[in-house]
Amino acid sequence: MKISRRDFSRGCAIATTALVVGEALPVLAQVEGEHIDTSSKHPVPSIQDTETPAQKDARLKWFREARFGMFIHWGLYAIPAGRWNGQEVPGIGEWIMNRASIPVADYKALAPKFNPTQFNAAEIVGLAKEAGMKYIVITSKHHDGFAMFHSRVSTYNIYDATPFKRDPLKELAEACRKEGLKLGFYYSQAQDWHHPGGAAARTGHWDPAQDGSMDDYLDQVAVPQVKELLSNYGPISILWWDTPKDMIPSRVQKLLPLLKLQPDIVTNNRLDKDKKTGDFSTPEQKIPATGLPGEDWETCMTMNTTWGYKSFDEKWKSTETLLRNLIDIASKGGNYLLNVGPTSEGLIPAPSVERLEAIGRWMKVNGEAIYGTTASPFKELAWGRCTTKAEPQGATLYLHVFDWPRDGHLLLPGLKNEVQSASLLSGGARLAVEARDGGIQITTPASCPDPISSTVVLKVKGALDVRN
Ligand code: H79
Repeated sequence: MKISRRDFSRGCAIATTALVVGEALPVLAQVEGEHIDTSSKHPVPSIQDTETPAQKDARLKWFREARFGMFIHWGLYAIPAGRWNGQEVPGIGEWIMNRASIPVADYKALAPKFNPTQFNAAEIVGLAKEAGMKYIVITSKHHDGFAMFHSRVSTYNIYDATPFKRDPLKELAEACRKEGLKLGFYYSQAQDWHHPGGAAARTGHWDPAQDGSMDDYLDQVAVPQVKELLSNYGPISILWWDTPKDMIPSRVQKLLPLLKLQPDIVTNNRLDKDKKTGDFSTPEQKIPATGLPGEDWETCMTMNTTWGYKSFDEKWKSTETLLRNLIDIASKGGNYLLNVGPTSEGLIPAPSVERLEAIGRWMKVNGEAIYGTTASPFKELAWGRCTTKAEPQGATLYLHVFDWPRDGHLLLPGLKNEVQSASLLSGGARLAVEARDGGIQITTPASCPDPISSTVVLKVKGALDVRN
């Protein structure tokens, strides 16, 4: 496989100063005496319970506007890359330890072989930025239990257990801060197939070395590691929990209060087994047909069929599919967290790089129609999708035309507003508009500006009035 080897300077990679938050957490004590909403849906007070709706809106503002982020699945599983003992192991790459029932000691033997010297945080952040992504979420510890940061809690981490001797999360935090991207950490809080007591979903433990008390594991590994992640890397924008197996309220209570270390943090709904905590829902590998009205949400998705790198997975989605997914998601009010799986050398596979660069070229022209937009007021549009922005005196509708009209007419069914103007986003050519068939008809030029999706900007007066 071809791998990207773009040349970036690697100067001053680890110049970051750690933001260290005091040792003792003022957690529950601090909450006592504060006003606590008794209608709280959470087992223990969290940021989400103690803030006003206006404060929540302010905290989520960037997330709602961002629309597009990069997921990075990177860990020891990049070394086997889908193969164990010469056999192709089915399923997602980061699950190989589970799927092949690899004993803890055998999997652990990967660590001394992990030396991803090609890893370049500036290059990865640069690629994400070029693609138009506004944030990055990286696996700080996946189900395999291996920490991709310099943890003082367990030596089973990339700094202490490998010849690499670097902390990629620190380097990413620095690069993100430089480029103005938000950084979030994925942390597998419940499943941990390495540390005794960690959960193993679906199969249960397959090696006696995994047996132990889940509460001890949470107290001795997950809680202190999350403290490290929220204390040592500067501002962290997202905590992305996963697979809350056996995460009953008493266990949620151990982790939820730690979020106070980062009062502005946004979290997903995968901390507790009932998905009662957190700010946003997480459709995985799918886009909800009509969005999730009334909720903040983010679809996470792979570019091929695996999260963690697999050398033989060539089932890449096309740039057209990926871009139309992003537009579809924006038209339903959600975010798109699109995954890359770096190799054991630390490089993002070339097919991913190519697609991200192509998406970036489209975003440079059309990004205005994605960032900071809200969902479509139309039930269905035969030719594509719509995103909107409310303006003081009216609204802007961005019409994302997947199928450019052959008859030169684009119909917006049921739109009752008075139209101010219609134009192509690329180049700005004005288009004629007339009321027709209970809606608005726009006259479009014969040539299609972009075969994947062309944007028509429609400005209307007053609050949006669509009857469909
Ligand atoms: O981190 C990625 C996945 O590893 C994680 N969530 C995303 C973001 C995830 N964990 N579990 N799942 C997703 C769903 C469960 C999938 C499974 Fe299977 C089906 C586990 C066992 C059967 C896939 C297929 C993995 C092994 C076989």
